[in-house]
This record gives sequence, C-alpha cells and structure tokens, in this order.
Amino acid sequence: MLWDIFCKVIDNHGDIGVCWRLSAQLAKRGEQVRLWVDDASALQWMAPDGQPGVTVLAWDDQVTAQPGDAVVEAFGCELARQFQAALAAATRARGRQPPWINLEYLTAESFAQRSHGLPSPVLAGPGAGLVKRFFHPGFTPATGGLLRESDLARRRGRFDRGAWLRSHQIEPTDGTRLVSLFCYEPPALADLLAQCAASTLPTRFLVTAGRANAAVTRIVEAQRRTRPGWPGGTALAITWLPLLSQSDFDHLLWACDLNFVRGEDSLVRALWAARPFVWQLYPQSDDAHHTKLSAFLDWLEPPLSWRQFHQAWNGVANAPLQLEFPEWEACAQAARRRLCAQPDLVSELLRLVRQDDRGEAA
Ligand code: TRH
Repeated sequence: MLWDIFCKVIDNHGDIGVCWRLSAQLAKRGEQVRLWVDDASALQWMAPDGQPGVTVLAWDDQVTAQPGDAVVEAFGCELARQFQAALAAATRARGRQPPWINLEYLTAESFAQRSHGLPSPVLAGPGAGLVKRFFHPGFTPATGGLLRESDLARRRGRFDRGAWLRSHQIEPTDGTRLVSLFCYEPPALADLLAQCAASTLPTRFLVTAGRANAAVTRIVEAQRRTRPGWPGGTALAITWLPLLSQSDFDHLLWACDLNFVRGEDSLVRALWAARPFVWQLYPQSDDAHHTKLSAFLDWLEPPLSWRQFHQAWNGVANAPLQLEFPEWEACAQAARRRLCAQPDLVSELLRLVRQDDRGEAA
C-alpha cells in the first residue's frame, strides 16, 4: 500500500522521531510511505541513512498529491485542506474511503484503551462526511501497542558495549556507574549531580546534546563559581555527547546502567533496553502530566523507591532522591517481557487499516 503520513514538528524531537520510526518500519514490511513534514531538519542526524521505501516531502498547505491507500495524521496535526479535499474526491471516485488514522500520543491512561480504534466522523471542512479512526499507542493489548522493530532483539544481541563506549572515548571501568541523561530541566537535576559527586561510588553521566546539555552546563557553571574545576576531583564525571542517530541512541541506552529519558519515544526505547530508567514527562501547564505519570507507574508497578524517584524527578512530590537502581532492574525486565508478549504498533496498525479497507468494523 502507499501510505501518506503527516507530521508537524511542534518543538523537541518526539513528533518527527515517532513518525520517522513508523515510516521506516512500514517500509521494512514492504509498504511505500510518503512522509509529509513541515520541518525535516532533525532527520539529518536522526536518520542519516534514510530508508528505502520512505520518501520525505515538504508539507506546505499546497499539498495537492493524489492520496495513497492510507493516511496517518500524527498527533492532531490537522491535514492540509487541499489534501482533505483530495481525499474526499478519491473517496467518491473509488467508491470507498482510504483509511484515515488519527495517531495519538502514548499514554497509560485508561481512555487510551476505551478510544483505541473508535471512528470519529469529520463534521466540517473539505473532509466533511469522511471518517477518521483513533489509534492509541499503549501498554496493554487493548491499545495500539508500542513501536518495536522486528530485528530489535537481533541488534541487541550483536551489540558490543565496550567497543561502543570506546568509540565515544569512554574507557569501560568496572565499578563506575554509567548514566545516560536525556531530559528537559528537571528541578532535581542539581541535587542529583551534587549527590553523585559526593558519593563513594563513581558515576559517569553521558549527557545528550540539546536541552540536557544546556541544563547540566548551567549547573556546572554555578558550581564552578565556588569550586573551580568542578566536578573534577569528585566521584562524578561527565561525557558530553553529540546528537546521535536513532539507532545509536539505542546503543547509548543499552550501554548504560541507568537511563534518564523524556517525552514518549525515548521512554519506549528505555523500556526495550530493559535497564532501570527514569522518565521525565513533557511538562504541561495544567499539570496533566501528573495524571499521566501516575497511570504509567500503576502499569509499571515499580518498587517504592523507583516510584518516589519518578515523582521527585517530575516535580510531583518533594521526596528525597534515592538512586537505588539495582533494585529496579527486575521490574524493568518484567516490563519488557510483558510488552514483548503483545503485538507491536505497526502490526496493529496494519491489522486495523486492512480491516477498515475491507469495510469491517474495528
Ligand atoms: O524530544 P522529546 O522531548 O519529544 C517530545 C515528546 O514527544 C512530547 O510528548 C511532545 O509533546 C513534545 O516532544 C513536543 O522526546 P522523545 O519523544 O523521546 O523524542 C526524542 C527523539 O529523539 C527520539 O526519537 C530519540 C531521538 N534522539 C536521537 O535520535 N538522538 C539523540 O541524540 C537524542 C538526544 C534523541
């Protein structure tokens, strides 16, 4: 089938990150994909090799292409009016509507299970009379599942941790805790770094490029006003990473003992890595991320120290930071096992779209 996937980049990397991953995985299963995106610049570092079968196209409001066989509107980005009109015309000409999927953000909240697969009639605009279908990624079989490549376990099995670390000028040393850091500006970050600096256990932070780098830089500079050279001479060491490709970002998570991730796509990657992780949610002004965090923790069923760490990291509670992550390991592995027993997102999407195409109910 020919797929049209539409993506608008709001800020950060999650929207294009998910849309690229989805496009690439569809193409690997033999589908053809046109990925329409308003700002494709991040793909230069995220996916420098591209993917045969995926064509990246600029989305301006002049999109006049003939619709393909299925349309995905990612994260409520609202299809261009011309494309909606073309979809309505194609529906009249073909005598049936190409499936139109409304891909939602990942959440463990119960509404994802209730709404997944439901139809949503388009009431106004050039697409009036057509029907979209909600697609909710999620953590249970009643949702659309998570993006998981079929060759993930094979790639993981071949991964050479020592070689990867050395390629980033890190000598793997026994006894040093390796911690990846991909975050926004967590209020507890300064405390965490100070705590690791004062610990008896050596810790190396591998800090990702962008907002995490800027947040840590501010803290290092503040420390250096009173302690020149900080964190030199302490148990804390820092490696500043460049922007990594999506597959190299997986390597980072596989190489570390603990992963700090943020948004949705890197959370999924941390779950596949099955190492202890801490998730920072995208902060929302109405604190909707508090409910979202609590639903995720209820699904994960972590030990108390892990739950409390998440609450402190997300500014939900003022709990003291206790990095007891070896205790978290078994739960992280159990979470991956549970998820691997469920269908992945692309399989569920193909099932739903083929069902729609045959005119069957979801
Ligand atoms: O970048 P994010 O914070 O994206 C967020 C969320 O998706 C959020 O829900 C959304 O509302 C907001 O953007 C606008 O985090 P996320 O979702 O983890 O996406 C990051 C992507 O960047 C992911 O695909 C991994 C990728 N990445 C790399 O490929 N290389 C890197 O070096 C880094 C740091 C990230």
